[in-house]
Amino acid sequence: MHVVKNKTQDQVEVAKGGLLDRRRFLLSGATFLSVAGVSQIASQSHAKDFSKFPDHMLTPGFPSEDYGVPSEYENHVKRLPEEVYGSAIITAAFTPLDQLNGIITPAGLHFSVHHNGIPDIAPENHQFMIHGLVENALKWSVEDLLNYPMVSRFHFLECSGNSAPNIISDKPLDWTCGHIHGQISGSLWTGVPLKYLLDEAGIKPNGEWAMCEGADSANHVRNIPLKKLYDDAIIAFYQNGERIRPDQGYPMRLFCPGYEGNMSVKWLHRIEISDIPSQSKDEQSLYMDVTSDGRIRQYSYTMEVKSVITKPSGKQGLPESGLYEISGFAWSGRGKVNKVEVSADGGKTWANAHLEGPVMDKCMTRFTIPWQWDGKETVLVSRATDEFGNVQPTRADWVSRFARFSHGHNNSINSWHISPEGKVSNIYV
Ligand SMILES: Nc1nc2c(c(=O)[nH]1)N[C@H]1C(S)=C(S)[C@@H](COP(=O)(O)O)O[C@H]1N2
Ligand SMILES: [Mo]
Repeated sequence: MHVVKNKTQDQVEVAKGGLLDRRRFLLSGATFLSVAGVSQIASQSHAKDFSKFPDHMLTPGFPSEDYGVPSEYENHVKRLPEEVYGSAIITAAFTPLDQLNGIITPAGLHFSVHHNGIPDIAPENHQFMIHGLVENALKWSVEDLLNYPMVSRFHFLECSGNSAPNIISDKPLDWTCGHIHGQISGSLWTGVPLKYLLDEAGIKPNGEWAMCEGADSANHVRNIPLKKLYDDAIIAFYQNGERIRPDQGYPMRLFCPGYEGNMSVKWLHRIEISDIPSQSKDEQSLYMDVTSDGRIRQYSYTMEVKSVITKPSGKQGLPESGLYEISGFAWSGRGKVNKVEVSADGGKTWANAHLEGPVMDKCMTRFTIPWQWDGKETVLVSRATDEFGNVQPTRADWVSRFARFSHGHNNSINSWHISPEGKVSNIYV
């Protein structure tokens, strides 16, 4: 493999530490190195003798399965067990972000949080009800609802506790990107806009809040302003084209774009309209943030602008100095990502990464930038800005705003340390 070890005239540095101008550079025909632990396939194909037909070209292959599964050679790509809370009650599985690419998460690798297990609900036994401050209390079967007009939208879903390890632990934990940040996933969600059903029930003039309840044994309840349900919330039935998985709320879930994951109530079966929010156990015990001046912040719904580099990232390795593509994704619960800056010198100098389109509202956006690593110790950092000018804060900034034990809504800047040996590990800058 031809390896560019020294900068050529096509490699125009756009920030210190070897960040390169992408457009000029892509014309130069240089070869990117692969991050170890990500691309085992590449090394195998180099060893192959192309003068002979391989066996799989000489005998017929297998027939298709009724429902396809990933290649057996990708068996190592799995959801990661929750390691943060150590609780038997709140169970979670994380998305292995560093093993994936693009902006869509396969359903089987979507992160999952369930406070008392995943219920087994046959659709014919499930009903959905809207009652309270309405003209007509209504009940629907799943089949009824499947016949309503639906919309499809690409959105991220992120748990408010995502990236909590980087707050809870004083010292950066040497974990993978998925273990630290894997409580976010992206899907195409398809379902019925809630406004159709709310209008059918007819909201009384003093109706302002919706108490949304799941049919699981956690009896998960969140209070959501009616305005959000009218704006862009849907009852999702499909995820990436197929019916949502039991983990994600089969047969139906609420989906509130851009809001903390817990508001997207899974196994949704009841909405009660009221004039004030009810103080449910979930509101009271879990979903409040404590600020550094000792005040309680309630109803902090929106997931703020954030980004993370997935390649290279924690526990991966750079086999030698040379050219790499840095890749990651950014998102904002307020709208679109406007800019992602990357630094290869620990945040001293920054360059704009390339945003891979389409850049969508409240959706993950992939970013990339070429990087010539000189083999010296350094720190890679990414910082996202959304369309409203909100910028990801530093960890120090973030920590100064919240009480020591408050760790929800961590959207602070993430960094990866590169050792001279090419080992990549989590670090705080
Ligand atoms: N009914 C119900 N809905 C729920 C939960 C739950 O335990 N029960 N967990 C919430 C939390 S905390 C999150 S982060 C999201 C996770 O959605 P996912 O499992 O589809 O990723 O679901 C939310 N909806
Ligand atoms: Mo969550």
